Amino acid sequence: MHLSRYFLPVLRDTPKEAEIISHQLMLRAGMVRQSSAGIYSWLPLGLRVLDKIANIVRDEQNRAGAIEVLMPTIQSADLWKQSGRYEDYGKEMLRIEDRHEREMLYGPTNEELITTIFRDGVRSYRDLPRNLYHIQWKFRDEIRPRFGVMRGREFLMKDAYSFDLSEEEGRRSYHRMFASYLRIFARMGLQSIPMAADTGPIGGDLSHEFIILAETGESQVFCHQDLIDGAIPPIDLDYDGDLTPIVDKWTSLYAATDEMHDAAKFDAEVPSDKQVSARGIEIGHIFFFGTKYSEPLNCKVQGPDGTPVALHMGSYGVGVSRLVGGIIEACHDDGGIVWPVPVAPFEVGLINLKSGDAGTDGACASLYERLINAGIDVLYDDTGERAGAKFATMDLIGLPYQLVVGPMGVANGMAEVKDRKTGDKQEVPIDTVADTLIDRVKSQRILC
Ligand code: 5CA
Repeated sequence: MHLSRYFLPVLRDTPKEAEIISHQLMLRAGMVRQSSAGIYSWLPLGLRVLDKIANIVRDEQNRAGAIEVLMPTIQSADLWKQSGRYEDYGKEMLRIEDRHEREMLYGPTNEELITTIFRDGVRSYRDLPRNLYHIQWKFRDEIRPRFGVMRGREFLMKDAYSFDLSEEEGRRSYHRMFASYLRIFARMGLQSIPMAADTGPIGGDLSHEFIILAETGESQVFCHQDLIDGAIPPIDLDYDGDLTPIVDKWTSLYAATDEMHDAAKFDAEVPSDKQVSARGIEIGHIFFFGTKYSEPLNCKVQGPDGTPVALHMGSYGVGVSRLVGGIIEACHDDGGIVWPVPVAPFEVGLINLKSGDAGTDGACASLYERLINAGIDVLYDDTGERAGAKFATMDLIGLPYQLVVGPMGVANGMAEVKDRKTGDKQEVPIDTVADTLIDRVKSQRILC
């Protein structure tokens, strides 16, 4: 992409309405614009990150055996009346009436709808287990939308739903998602910690929130220090195998959110030099609630002995749009955002120090071609801005590598590569710099 043809409305000053760094940087880097309280438009740069995050979630959910579907944002109120949640959800639910005076709602989550879809599509226990997910916009009329996309009213969520014949098999499905979540977040460069959590309006008695530690997090959390660098399941994890050892290892050490915290237990189980009490951001939340929805919505299959069995279900959410803010909270410095390669909107920022100079333009054009042809995402700053402004914009938008080309370098056959994270600058021959960058970027696309 040539910057001269792109839409990147960066702001030099920090907008006053933004309280936390990720919100400030998302506005300054031209990633989002607020359209009304807690509702955002995603501009080109922000959308690229959102899509990359969604694709990592998709890739890892597919790997764990889940199957993608797409349900609508607008749902009928009738289903929610059957499950009993229409009243329970209260003012957080956006209720709509259509022209026939039918009660509709903008879905805050999809347990009811998926349960009826599954019920109507499956007859026998032989069709189990199954896990269906979608990545779709949700609406919750939060009393206090804040921190930009972190607590929005409209937000993008991945929600998966598992269906099993027995509680024991249902727990196996829960374990698959538990392991998959560790990989999803690690692939974005985040160290998440699963913590025992309250189930709120979703229900059930088994639940973990996946938390990343950050000063600006909304939750107070408590955990054992050793969880901060716990082992991530490998890419070739066998999701059909017994995943209990992975889950047991992660859950054997104390980790709880505020609502589930037991101070006496924390003190008894965790040595004082290993006690972590910090703020955290909830980037995912998984639930196992057995037959809470399958009973009232009559989601049953014929069991092996011919009698109908209500299915055991779990639901598994990832805050896809929240993650954009969460990753920035974890990955930034004074100059701006520092994207990990797998979620970077572009992987390389090519800076032409003297647009209009035939030699520099030619060198940049051929480097751009080679990188693009190798499948690298490149943003090429071919504008007439001065060098200082170009560097500041590239630092702000946080592309992992900057490739700087100027007339002097071209004359000497050299270009400069800057690593955004470390700040290291390296002179590399123009002839080999594309290959060097291709190798570096590709080696970091999958971090675990
Ligand atoms: N049905 C279940 C799981 S599929 C569910 O809705 N779970 S949830 O309420 O915990 O939401 C799942 C994830 O969505 C959360 O972990 C969080 O990362 C994200 N999320 C929830 N509310 C918001 C919000 N207001 N703004 C941005 N992200 C949110």
